[in-house]
Amino acid sequence: AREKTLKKIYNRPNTWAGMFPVAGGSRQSPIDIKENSCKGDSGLAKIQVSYSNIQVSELSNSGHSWKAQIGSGSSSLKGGPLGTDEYVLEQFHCHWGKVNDRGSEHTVDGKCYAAELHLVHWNKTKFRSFAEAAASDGGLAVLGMFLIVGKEHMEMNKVSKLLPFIQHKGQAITLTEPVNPAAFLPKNGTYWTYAGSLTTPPCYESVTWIVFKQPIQVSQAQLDAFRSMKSFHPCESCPKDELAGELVENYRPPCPLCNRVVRVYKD
Ligand code: 1SD
Ligand code: ZN
Repeated sequence: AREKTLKKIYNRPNTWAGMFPVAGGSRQSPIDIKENSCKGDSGLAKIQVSYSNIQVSELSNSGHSWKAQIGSGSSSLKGGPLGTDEYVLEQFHCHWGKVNDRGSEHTVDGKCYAAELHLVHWNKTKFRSFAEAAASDGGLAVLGMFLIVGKEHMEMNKVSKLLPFIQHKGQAITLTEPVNPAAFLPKNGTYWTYAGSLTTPPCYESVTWIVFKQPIQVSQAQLDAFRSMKSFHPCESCPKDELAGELVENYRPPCPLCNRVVRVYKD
């Protein structure tokens, strides 16, 4: 019954606050980034990332997205708004629309992108586990990249070519080749940063968001592979909801900015 309730509410962000009061809080994500209201900050610096020998232990279909769980390798994210604390990569996943004119969670002056990739990191300097960090202020840092349709992304292929094997919710597969998450960062390092939250329940207000301005390209076929996924278990019958069990439109619309300032670092 809980599973059924959760499933229903996942698709309806405006009902989340009923079960997760913080979802109605004042530092929720995503937001609409208003370019003219962003504050330049000379204290901000370029983001420093380094990833080596990253192995994805499991690529899974959560029913809400695909998720690449990091199994081994070493990663380090610091600098910019994060200071000297070191954050490590836990997983990456994506949000997308049914069509190319929507799908991103963050928007820029109201403009939506086709998809948004999230590299989720946790603060290893201050916390002992991802779970502890996810529930704590200063615990997480997520790098957000906007996706537009253009040329095929070779690194993304390592994920998209396996999606036919995890069409249904609950399915998972091992990725045998290493991935280089640095290949998902745009060439230009300009980013926006602000204090926000997880964009899905439990919507903890623990995330320092770092959203890159320059979009990265994936091919139409790669995006179509995302959209071919299903939101229901293989043994369930196809739901008769408005999306008919297609795993699409898995983005939360922008939340109020409230009393927050978005800072910008210009590369
Ligand atoms: O939507 C994801 C969610 O699936 C989960 O991965 C969570 C981390 O535990 O992060 C959110 S998000 O805020 O990175 N979209
Ligand atoms: Zn996300």
